[in-house]
Amino acid sequence: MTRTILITGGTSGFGAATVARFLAGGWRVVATGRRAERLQALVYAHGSERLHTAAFDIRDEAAMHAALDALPADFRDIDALVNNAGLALGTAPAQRADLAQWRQMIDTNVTALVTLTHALLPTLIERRGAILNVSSIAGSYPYPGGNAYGGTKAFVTQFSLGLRSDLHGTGVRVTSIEPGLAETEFTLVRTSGDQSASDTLYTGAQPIVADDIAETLWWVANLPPHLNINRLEVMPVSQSFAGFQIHRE
Ligand code: NDP
Ligand code: 8X3
Repeated sequence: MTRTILITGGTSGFGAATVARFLAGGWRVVATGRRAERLQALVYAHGSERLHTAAFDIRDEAAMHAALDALPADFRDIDALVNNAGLALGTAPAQRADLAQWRQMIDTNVTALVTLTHALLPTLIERRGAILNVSSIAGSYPYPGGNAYGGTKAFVTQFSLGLRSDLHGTGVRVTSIEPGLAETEFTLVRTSGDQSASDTLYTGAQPIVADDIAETLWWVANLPPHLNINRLEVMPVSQSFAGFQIHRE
């Protein structure tokens, strides 16, 4: 039986690679994102037989529900949800941060994620499906300038664990995937398009690439149904832990 996965943020980075991975593996895929031209490019690349795309801003609850209501019959029975759409905005310390950016991160990474999860829970329970939430190491390890972004990802991780607890006995699997340094459009978005900042961060670091996370999500989703990966922290070998900071007068 062909299984169906809904992947948010399918227009770039982890999401686009995950769309390709699950299509290659024979699944039906629903890919979402704001950039309709990127979604159209996915259809050109992969065809539309097992790929349905829906362009909407995930913060727009009415648009989200309209997209779910408009799913073609073949794509309605969702077996897995990858809550991947998300972003960091800014690297300034809290005292200089832009409140609008904080709100956009919360609206996208937290509010939209719980809204979509809530909408799909009945289907996922009925199908004994899986929820794969893309969190981050930023949810566990604070760093200067991580403030609200790290807070949103701490929520994603804890929400995942709470879901797992609530869904006990339903057969629904829930995983919090927590990647570290990964080269995607993430830093370009965070810095409002500063390509040199992005290049500087990743050059020589052998960061995670999008296909690494796609392969990880593929592995998690295709484990035998009696196994649940609760949390999975993934870093490049080049990244590890740094110490606390001490301010002296
Ligand atoms: P990208 O910027 O390459 O991709 C982000 C995706 O999120 C895009 O497809 C974008 O689509 C989508 N998105 C953002 N805002 C919205 C919105 N309002 N409505 C709909 N879709 C939206 O970054 P990554 O692939 O790296 O990021 C994917 C996830 O991984 C994020 O949740 C990020 O926080 C997380 N992550 C990233 C890490 C990294 O270092 N790269 C490490 C750990 C976690 P569009 O712009 O078309 O709407
Ligand atoms: C992205 C990883 O460390 O840049 O979530 O915040 S980090």
